[in-house]
Amino acid sequence: MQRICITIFNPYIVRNQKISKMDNIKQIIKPIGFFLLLGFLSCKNEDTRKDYVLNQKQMQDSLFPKIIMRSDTNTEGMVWINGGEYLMGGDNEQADRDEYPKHAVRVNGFWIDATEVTNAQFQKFVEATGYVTIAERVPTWEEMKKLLPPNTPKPPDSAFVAGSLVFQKTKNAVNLNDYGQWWAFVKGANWRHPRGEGSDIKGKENIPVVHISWQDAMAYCKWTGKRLPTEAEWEYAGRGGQHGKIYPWGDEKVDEGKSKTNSWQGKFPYLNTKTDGFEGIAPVKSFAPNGYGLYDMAGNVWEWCFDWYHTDYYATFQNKIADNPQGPLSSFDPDEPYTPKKVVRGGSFLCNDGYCSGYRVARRMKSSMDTGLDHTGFRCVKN
Ligand SMILES: [Ca+2]
Repeated sequence: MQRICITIFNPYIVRNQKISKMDNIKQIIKPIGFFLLLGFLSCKNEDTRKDYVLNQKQMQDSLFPKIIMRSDTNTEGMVWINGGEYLMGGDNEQADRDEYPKHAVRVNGFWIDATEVTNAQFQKFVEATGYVTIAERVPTWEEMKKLLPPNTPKPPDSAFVAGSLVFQKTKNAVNLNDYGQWWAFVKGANWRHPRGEGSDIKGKENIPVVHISWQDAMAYCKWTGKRLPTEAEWEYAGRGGQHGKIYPWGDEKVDEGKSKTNSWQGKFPYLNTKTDGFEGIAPVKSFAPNGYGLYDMAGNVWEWCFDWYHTDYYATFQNKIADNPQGPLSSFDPDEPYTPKKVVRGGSFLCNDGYCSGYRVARRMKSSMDTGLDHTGFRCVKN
């Protein structure tokens, strides 16, 4: 079942400063109407949680029965990562509570894409399968009312709009708790039109595809005979063979020395000095790879992982080695307890040290599986 709960992505919750969830939602999804938001809040995806017991291949077949794996799938553009053990979790004072306890993890060997999936690659998938991303779909009332309390009246037709959330630089400094000030729901925004109607991806073939939901990423993975990385695989790959380092490149601070990633320099979200050369998304391979030959494991765009997000997941591994962990059985985010979320990793072109420090290799972030934004993409892995 496809879901239409375009729930809130909050990449920048500032620790110890809570804000009203309803206030956020009202600001971000203005065009949809307040009573539809009740549906977003009650969208618990219970049937999807049951799907968890299936392996990822079975889940792909269940979600996308009409997508046939391409016949020429291979490991071109991928890097083999030998299995091994490492310590997963926070490495410095910026680490959030959900990055602890730091714990031992063993992962099996796997192939991983050297780069984030590009517009050109995603276009081939769409041309071959006719797949339509969630951001391109107009929600229907039949779908919507399954998520609403009984007898909720049908909203006006104008409330049913296809679109996605787009970053808008603010004019001045703003309250960093209020991310509704720099995220706007834009009609017509999707992977083909990243900034909405009038924008396109011509000349941007080598840029990571964005406005991709977790479900869209899973569909692409099925077509390529691949899968999404687990969170443990992602962090293991991101560390590039180093132990206990803060970033994929080591411990040098993000804005010291040579540019190492596409992030935000200056004052977020109103002043971007672009000393790394990019205000928005950069083409893949614009910065040096990590020790495993993987590009943009920090910055550029957030990357979906397979796992549910649970704030206390790491605590379940205290004093034992996590053996190829596949994520928790259910999701829990205390910031939005009614919204099941999947893990995203790696940070984006919007990250800086004054805010989310998403380029730290242990940084965990989360998003509703239906949400696409103009800084969220993915890469695939393969056994
Ligand atoms: Ca930048």
